[in-house]
Amino acid sequence: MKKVITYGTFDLLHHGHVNLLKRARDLGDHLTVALSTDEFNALKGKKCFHSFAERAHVLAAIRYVDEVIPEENWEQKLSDVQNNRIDVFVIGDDWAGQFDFLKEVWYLPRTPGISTTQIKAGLKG
Ligand code: C2G
Repeated sequence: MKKVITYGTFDLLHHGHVNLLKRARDLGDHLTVALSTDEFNALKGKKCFHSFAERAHVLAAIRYVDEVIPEENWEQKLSDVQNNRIDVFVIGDDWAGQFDFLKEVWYLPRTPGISTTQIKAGLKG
């Protein structure tokens, strides 16, 4: 079984996220999503609208997602790949070059015209 992993915050889930998750899942037979915890987001200076539990609940309902694990720090990727016997690491190309130390890394083009930041701005009017 070819296992894929991807990382993210996935707040206010939108079609750009779903496009990424579908393409990631299509690269193997199983997709694990490492979802940033509220504590890690605070470290990143990121304020989520939805809590980790709410974001994990939504992700687990997505047909392309097989497993959700917590992302608690920047350093866990190598051990995640080893501990979960991951074959492919996937993330959007806004991260291009950042994770080349991992085997088989795919940086996928982001979906243009959509982001959680844009959604928040749009709702503010
Ligand atoms: N994404 C995308 N197209 C968009 C928006 C996001 O393809 N229009 C992708 C991002 O490139 C990322 C994933 O969707 O691969 C999740 O996006 P975010 O939740 O913004 O993730 P990020 O904050 O980049 O967290 O350790 C890595 C971090 O956890 C990544």
